[in-house]
Amino acid sequence: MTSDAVQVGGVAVGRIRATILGLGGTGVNLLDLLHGRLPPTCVPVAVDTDLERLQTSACLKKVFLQTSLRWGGAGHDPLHARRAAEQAKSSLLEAVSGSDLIVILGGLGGGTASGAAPVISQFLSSQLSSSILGMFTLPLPQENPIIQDQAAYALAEMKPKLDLLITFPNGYCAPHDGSLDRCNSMLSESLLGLVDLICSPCDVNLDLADLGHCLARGSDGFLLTQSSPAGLEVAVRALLNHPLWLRFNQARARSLMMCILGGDGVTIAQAGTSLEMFANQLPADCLIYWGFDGRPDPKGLRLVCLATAGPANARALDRHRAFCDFRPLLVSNTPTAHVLV
Ligand SMILES: Nc1nc2c(ncn2[C@@H]2O[C@H](COP(=O)(O)OP(=O)(O)OP(=O)(O)O)[C@@H](O)[C@H]2O)c(=O)[nH]1
Ligand SMILES: [Mg+2]
Repeated sequence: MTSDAVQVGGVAVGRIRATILGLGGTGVNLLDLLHGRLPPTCVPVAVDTDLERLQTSACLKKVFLQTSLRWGGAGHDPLHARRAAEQAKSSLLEAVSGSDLIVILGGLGGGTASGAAPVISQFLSSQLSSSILGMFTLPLPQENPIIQDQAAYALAEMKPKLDLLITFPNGYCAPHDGSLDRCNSMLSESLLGLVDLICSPCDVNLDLADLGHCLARGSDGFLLTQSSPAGLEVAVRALLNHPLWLRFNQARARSLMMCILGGDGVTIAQAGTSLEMFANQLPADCLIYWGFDGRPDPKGLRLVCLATAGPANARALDRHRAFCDFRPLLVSNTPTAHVLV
């Protein structure tokens, strides 16, 4: 339990604490984009074999994965990063200490994230009961076959160790020009949306237990935050037509967490209609939780969508078995906090 926990009826409760471990070049780039924008309860930690990159990162917490190569780095070889991550286990454990939610973030295909992420997932999942999410970019199709193989190998190895594996193929994130800047801005906004959804209190709140129930239902994840100054309906349509949502296998969807943030002026009935547009695309037994915050927010209106697809994940299932047999959901235009009927 977290250090700012209070006793309620003899039970320690506290604010949710999250840690994001940003691995390798992609992970550290994304954390730097989020610099100064994360709530105090969410701690970014830069983790790299590349000492120069670590030194320039804005993150206050850093873990150096020291390889045996003369100038550091992993030289695109995951084996070097694996060994270095094995050596850094105690620093990594210390870095995530007290976290209820851990996100492991990176770009697969190179040496550092592809080698270190499987070791870190395995180690943390064996040591901790925290929810552990993996968020990884996949290489562009034009990158070489060795890079594709390294990414595929790391994915297969990690999947059973994580509560949810969310992949962002770089080619889908910026399908027209393949711009990594556009991918990174989409990814960092999505991650920020997830952190807001879990760590910040909303009018209709979603919490870690809701997340746990959702995670118990599926092992493949979808995450996207869509913002729109043009209003909720435009945001909903943009999300429903996003290449990542179209790629997500909706027929296999097992759970959906959706939250409207910064919904200043949005009525609860409008929120319900938006939810219904998603629910209509999902199987009847898909578990749906929704959240809503109607307070004005300088970040504007955002729609955060986290979905899982089957099969159920063994790790999350073990911890949330009681919640895996929810009855089908009925969505109405006047939703209540958890619209389970
Ligand atoms: N979205 C996104 N993808 C990136 C970025 N940089 C690299 N990539 C992709 O991620 C893969 C791995 O690159 P890096 O993250 O630099 O690799 P690394 O984990 O640091 O590994 P090494 O540098 O080889 O030790 C590349 O093949 C690209 O597909 C980035 O800033 N954003
Ligand atoms: Mg690197």
